[in-house]
Amino acid sequence: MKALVLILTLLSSTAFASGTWTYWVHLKAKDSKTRSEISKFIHIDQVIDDSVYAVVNEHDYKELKKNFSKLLVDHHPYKEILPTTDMDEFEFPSGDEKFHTYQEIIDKIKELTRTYPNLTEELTIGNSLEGRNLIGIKISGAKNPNNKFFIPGIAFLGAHHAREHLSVEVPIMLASYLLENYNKDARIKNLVDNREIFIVPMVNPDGAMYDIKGKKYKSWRKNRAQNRNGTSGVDLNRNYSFGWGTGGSSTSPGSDVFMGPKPFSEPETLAVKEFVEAHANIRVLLSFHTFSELILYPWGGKYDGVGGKDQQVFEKMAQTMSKWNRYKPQQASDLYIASGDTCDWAYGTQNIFCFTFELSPKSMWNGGFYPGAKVIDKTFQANVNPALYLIEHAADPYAVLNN
Ligand code: 0X9
Ligand code: ZN
Repeated sequence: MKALVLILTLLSSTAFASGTWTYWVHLKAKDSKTRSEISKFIHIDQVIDDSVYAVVNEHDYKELKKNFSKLLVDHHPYKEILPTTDMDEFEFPSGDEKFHTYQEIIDKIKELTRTYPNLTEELTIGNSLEGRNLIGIKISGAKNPNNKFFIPGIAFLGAHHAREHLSVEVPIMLASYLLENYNKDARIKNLVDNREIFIVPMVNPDGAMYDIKGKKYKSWRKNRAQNRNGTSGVDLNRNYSFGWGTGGSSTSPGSDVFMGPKPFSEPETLAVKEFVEAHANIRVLLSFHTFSELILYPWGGKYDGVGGKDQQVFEKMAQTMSKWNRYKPQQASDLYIASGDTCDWAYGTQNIFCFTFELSPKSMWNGGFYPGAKVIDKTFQANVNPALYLIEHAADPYAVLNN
């Protein structure tokens, strides 16, 4: 009888356990060269001294075991990702409802444009692969009827990566903050009146909504492209053209750092490219990501610095901003090489002073990609001054060298 129960239990559990697994891994990586070797296969979530840590999908776990078995210190199954159905809703898991869904971002942008018609414009920079509008908001009080004057522009982008939900909250809160304080704070009025501020809080809505579908987080990173071998997703932060495919990204579609079949193969990255190219006044760009509390600047795809005066500008800006948010300023490739990211493209082809912020938390032991709604306000507060500083210096980034 006992044996029968056991067999039935096993049968039913295998019948229902049809999910895929993520794995927690810890590898020894003594320097940035080793980290860059690893980053060709997996996304490194966190770097501490001579170790790297990540939660990886099954494909990347197999690659790690094949290629880096000697460096694997510890690894174990982490979480089963159960399939979702068409009936599942796009809602955050309970406790995290304060985070905005795609629909709530649309509602918020519409509310802001309705409340502040003279200072705002709703933007649609393109469509995602699943057909969602890539929406944003332009904030400007500049009176420029004949387009006679060049108004300095700045762009804030969120959620290239699906699971980095906090990277949506900071830019959407920034939009509200600028508008709510326009008539209360002379500095903000002055900035808004003399800049064009473009905010696109959710560059990857398909991925972000897939990540919460059925009210269950899935540690999803990429967009939702259907790849030729049946896997899903391209890493949007490996899909930009500058230095595309030259390190720290994978040609394997199942990898979390899949670069895509060609540069700008994805409608989401193409939309950012076309939008930025169409707005030649954009001098500064900030792409929000999570996590680790870092301020990163180019190059990300090679170890060389950008050199010259621009190098000094990047360093000065990053150091100044780090005094407010206490994030660590560093060149992106110091972390690990990753080619095809937003900032290498923005700086390398458009001369835009582009930063990647890795927002809170600092480590995976404080929640990693899922730190909970309690961090939203603090993270925004920590980044208000850096954001205002960038808006201010979008007029002339080189001016930071004068003081
Ligand atoms: O790997 C990325 O795309 C970014 N980190 S994240 O954890 N948000 O995925 C960092 C990109 C910065 N570029 C380089 N490290 N080269
Ligand atoms: Zn990211």
